[in-house]
Formats: sequence, structure tokens, C-alpha cells
Amino acid sequence: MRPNRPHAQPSVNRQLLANRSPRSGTQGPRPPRPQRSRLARWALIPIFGVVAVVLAGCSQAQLSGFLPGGPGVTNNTARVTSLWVNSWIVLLGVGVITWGLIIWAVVVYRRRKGQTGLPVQLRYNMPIEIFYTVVPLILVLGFFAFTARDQAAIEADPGNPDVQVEVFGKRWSWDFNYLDEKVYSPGVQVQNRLNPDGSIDTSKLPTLYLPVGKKVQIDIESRDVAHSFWVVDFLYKKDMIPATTNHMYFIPEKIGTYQGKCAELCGEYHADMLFQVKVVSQADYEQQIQALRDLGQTGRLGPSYNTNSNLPGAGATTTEG
Ligand SMILES: [Cu+2]
Repeated sequence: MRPNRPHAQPSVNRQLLANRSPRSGTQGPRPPRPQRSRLARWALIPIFGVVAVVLAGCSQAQLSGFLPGGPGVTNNTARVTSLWVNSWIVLLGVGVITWGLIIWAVVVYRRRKGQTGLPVQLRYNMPIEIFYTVVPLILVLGFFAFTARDQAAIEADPGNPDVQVEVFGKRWSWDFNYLDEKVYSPGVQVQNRLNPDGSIDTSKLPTLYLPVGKKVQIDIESRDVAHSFWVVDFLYKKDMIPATTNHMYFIPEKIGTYQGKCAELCGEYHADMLFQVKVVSQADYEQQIQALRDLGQTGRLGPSYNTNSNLPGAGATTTEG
């Protein structure tokens, strides 16, 4: 901090007036200007801009803030979309006010013809310093509060799931255990099913089936390193940590096929660690479960297939011999 000036600071208005008056070193008096009409013209620009955007109407993509998916993919997507869009509206409001003030200051206090040197500088103005400390603090606390509220709602365990699926991430594929029906769907590692040209055959992706409109609980685990279970259109992802079980709770509300990815850099084939989620009717779901049963895939691919089962904390015996 530089030391304050020995004399009292002039008020903002006095400083601004001083800035606009002819200064020493200028060449003659300034001709009168139609200041008010100029200001009005500048003020109209952002107003016209906002009106034009509003009148143009908004597409569904714009209304959802260009997030993937559409409305109502799960019971949580509306909440996430609302947090995202409303945050942007607040931030754009702050942006428009800030940009407007910058442009206003640049235009109104620009160097006039014949002026030299620096204008009167504004510093140590307590009302302004308090303003630009308190307002961002309110914004950050507000974003924190709304995020915490929505996260708590999405993370809350509603209990009594209709469908409970255990998902194991592994380098580089996914295993799905349908715990209620006691069947499983093993994922063949992507590095073993690439096309000759190195591309991935998306028709053979590991696929998780879920019945529409049912309470789903996903238990999320890893067989080796940290992965992340991300269904893009569900607008949610969760880390898969070795020797840890995380959970996701949601109700898929729209029949369709959704793309899933690993969202945690996990090694050479991370980018190809893809899967699909098919949200289907209850009848189609039962048909798929029966198909897995007919293949003899009954039981559970549990943690005994973890590749790091000999690491400390993974439950392996440490006694040699
Ligand atoms: Cu991964």
C-alpha cells in the first residue's frame, strides 16, 4: 500500500468534475459539447442489445445453457440445468454492468483535444473499495449456497432403490453387476476390441440397461486406478476410487440411448473407455436381464477380479507362505 496523500481525498464527484475541467497545460478553453445526448446514445447500445436478444427468442439449447441432453433425462437434470443457467444469468448481469461502466468511463473521461498529462487519479476511496469487496463476497457465498443446496439434494440417499447396479471401472472397460437380479455384464477391454485401423467399434460398447421411471442406485467402484463414471446427458459424474464405494441416485425419466465415458485420465486407452446406458421400458429391461441369464452370466463379478487386490487396504492377506 502506498501512503495516503497528506491532504484529504476529494469526493468522487469532485474528482470527476476536476477531470472534466480544463487543466493547466491545455491550449485554450474547450468548446461546449452536447454531453447529455452523447451519454444517452451510449446508454442505448446495451439496452438495444438486450432487447434484440430477448426478441429473437430462445431455442431449447439456449434455454438449457447449451448443456447436453434435454429436459427431463433424469430427475436431477432440471436442478443441474437451473443452477447452471441461473448462474450464467447472474454473471452476465455483472458482466453487462461492468462492461457498461468501463465503456462509460472510457468515453466520458477520454482525453479531450488539447489536454495533456494524467487526469486526477482516484484511489483510497472507501465506499468504492467496500463495494467491490462486499459484492463479490455476496456473489461467491450465493453460488456456494445454491451449489451446496443442489448437491445435497442430488447426493441424498432416497433409500429402497428399485434397481441396484454395481459398476466396476477397469483399464479399460466396465463391468456391470445387476445386484437384485444377480446377473452381470462383463466388459471386454477396449484395447482387445479395437478395429484394425485403431478405431473403436461403438456397436460393441459395454452397455448398462436401466428401466425408465425407476429409482436407481449405482454403486461405483474401481478394479485398478482412479476412473470416473460419467453419463454425459445425465449431467453428473462420480469418481471411481480403488477400495472405495461411491454412490449415485437418480430416476431415468426418458427412454433412449446415452453415451458414457471415463472422465478421469487413467492411462493409454482412457479416451476409448466408453460405454452406453440404454434406458428402456420395464418389459425390455426384464428381457435384457433374461438374456444375460440365458448366457449363463449369473452371480457377480466382485472385487476378487481387481488387479490391485494385493495392495494394502484391498483386503488381501499379508501373511507370506
Ligand atoms: Cu478410466
